[in-house]
Amino acid sequence: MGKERDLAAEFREGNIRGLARAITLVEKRDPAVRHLLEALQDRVQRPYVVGFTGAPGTGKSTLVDCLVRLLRDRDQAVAVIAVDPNSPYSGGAILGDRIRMQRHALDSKVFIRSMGARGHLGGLSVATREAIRLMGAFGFDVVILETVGVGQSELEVAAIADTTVVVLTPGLGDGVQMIKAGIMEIADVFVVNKADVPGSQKTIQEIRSMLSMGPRVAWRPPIVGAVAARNEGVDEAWKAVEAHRAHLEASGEGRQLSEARLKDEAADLVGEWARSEARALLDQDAKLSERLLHDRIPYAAADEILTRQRAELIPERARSKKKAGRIMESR
Ligand SMILES: Nc1nc2c(ncn2[C@@H]2O[C@H](COP(=O)(O)OP(=O)(O)O)[C@@H](O)[C@H]2O)c(=O)[nH]1
Ligand SMILES: [Mg+2]
Repeated sequence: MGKERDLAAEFREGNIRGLARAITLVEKRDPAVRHLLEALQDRVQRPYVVGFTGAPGTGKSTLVDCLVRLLRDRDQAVAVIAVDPNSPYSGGAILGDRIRMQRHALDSKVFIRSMGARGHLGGLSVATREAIRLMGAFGFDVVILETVGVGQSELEVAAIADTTVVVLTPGLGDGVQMIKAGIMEIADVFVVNKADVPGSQKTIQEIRSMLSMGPRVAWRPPIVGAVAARNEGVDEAWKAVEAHRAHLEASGEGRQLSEARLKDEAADLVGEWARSEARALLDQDAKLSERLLHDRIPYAAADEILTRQRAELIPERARSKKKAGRIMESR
């Protein structure tokens, strides 16, 4: 128990090393995270979360670096998470990005971290959400998520972010790629980066016409041209993000989203717990598993497990409390 109390104190003192260590605990799925967050409950407030996604090489890191500078000029504390579902590594930025970000190394209001999935399905979302919560409790105003732009990471990041920025570059075939990846649906803002190379106007036109073919929606994603390498269009890109944030607030959509997210998280925790309990029961109870194998369909066994879990949880308040305490631990 001492560990999380010390960490909580470090958070209150603003010691950034405490945050770094807490995120390492998140990645290890250490149950101490739960106790830490409970100790910091009065400080928990969700930072504004902006996701950047797009194919590798489109200039996301370059753009994010510019935005970090812009936000620091406005005295906002900003944290960056590089989300890499393929990487088992964590605890530091990818080499190139680390060099790029070195200019912020002495700034205590900038925090950069990469997170890997560690081969855990859905694990990255859980870990990222917990890391964001810790960053908010520490006092960060804005959290930027950058995906490596492959696999499922786009969709995962879009589900976590308040505003999702899709970064594209001029070039043939982008349109086809976007439709395939379902990226049109997740974009709240489009940035067409590398506007210094030919064809950016055409790409902007393509996106515009694709958007006009889609259903009428309350928010039409702005399309911003940028040259991140020269720090051009960065202000406009951030303005578009802020416009989307204002839309979320004015429409009430933002509150709905954050409520839905919390409900999903609570349900996920219960689901994870129930699943591991069920699996353990099936392994322990020979009669139950025999019956399942005999049935060759899982429904009756599932019914029985649910009935047993309910019988265990509902009648005894005291026990159910103890059970609830195990939810995080059993993840
Ligand atoms: N011509 C041009 N190159 C850029 C621009 N922005 C970034 N780059 C370059 O594109 C490459 C990939 O950039 P990076 O930010 O690492 O892309 P990421 O993989 O999306 O994070 C680097 O060599 C950058 O210097 C731009 O606006 N114009
Ligand atoms: Mg990058």
